[in-house]
Amino acid sequence: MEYEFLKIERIDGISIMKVSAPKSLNALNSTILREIGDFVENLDDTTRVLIITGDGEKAFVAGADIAEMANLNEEEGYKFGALGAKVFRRIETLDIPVIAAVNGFALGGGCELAMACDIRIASNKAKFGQPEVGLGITPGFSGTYRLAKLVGQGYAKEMIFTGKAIRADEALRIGLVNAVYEPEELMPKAIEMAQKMTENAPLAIKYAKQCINESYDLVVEDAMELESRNFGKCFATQDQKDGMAAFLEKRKPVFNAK
Ligand code: DAK
Repeated sequence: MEYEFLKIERIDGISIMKVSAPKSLNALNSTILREIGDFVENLDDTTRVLIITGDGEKAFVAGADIAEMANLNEEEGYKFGALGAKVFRRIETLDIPVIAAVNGFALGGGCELAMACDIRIASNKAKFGQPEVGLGITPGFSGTYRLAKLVGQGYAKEMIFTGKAIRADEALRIGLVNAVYEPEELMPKAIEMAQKMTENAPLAIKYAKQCINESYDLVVEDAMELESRNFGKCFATQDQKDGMAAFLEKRKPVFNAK
């Protein structure tokens, strides 16, 4: 499928998806949400890590498209929110790691898109915020859930109730991002991190991601059982056989399994 609002690049096993709507600072309209949904649903088997970023120097994604939302009624608002929530959940549950390289404004739906990714790194020009209450709405793409989960209820409530945008250094301090770089270093650092991940066993990463994602909502015994089951599943993979043989034989492993 040809995309109107996405630019896709490939570097070995890494796919880079750039949201590109320069007239609205990459704000998410329903076409962009559908395009992202289509892209992540149809990722090819050779993609081992996905990097999501924004096109241009100013914005990652400046939110959901306010012009499109302005005249929605309750039913349409629900459908728009549900579409975004479904697409973001698909990103969160992909079998592969997803890194958000946040290059500028990540506001509203943009902050929520970054939070649906496994890891966020940012340029020192990035700004994060959930300004929705200033528009008379709540965060709608699962921001209330994921922000509180990532930074705790206190900071989440402060950001959502005040609507204020925070700078990258503050986002780093509260744990919303893992690292902050000069703008020109951001993509090389994202690719470097992705490359490091592609050197490891893909099924083991998939099972570990599933444990981390799901254990948050489980009681401790169930979380441990899930981890034990996934740990066990690794022993049915060729990657485990070669990973351990390679260590014993003092050579590099060859990981092929998906
Ligand atoms: N939507 C549409 N257009 C946007 C936009 C957005 N979110 N953000 C920026 N633009 C457009 C501007 O209108 C402007 O267009 P022109 O005037 O040139 O035609 C162009 O991008 C450049 O923006 P500015 O001229 O404003 O640029 P500045 O550098 O002065 O300011 C800014 C940059 C990012 C601080 C400012 O543009 C801004 O405050 N933008 C809005 C940020 C915002 O409020 N984002 C959150 C959107 S609300 C739900 C579903 C989803 C959501 C909620 C509920 N359900 C259905 C339950 C999610 C909501 C949101 O994300």
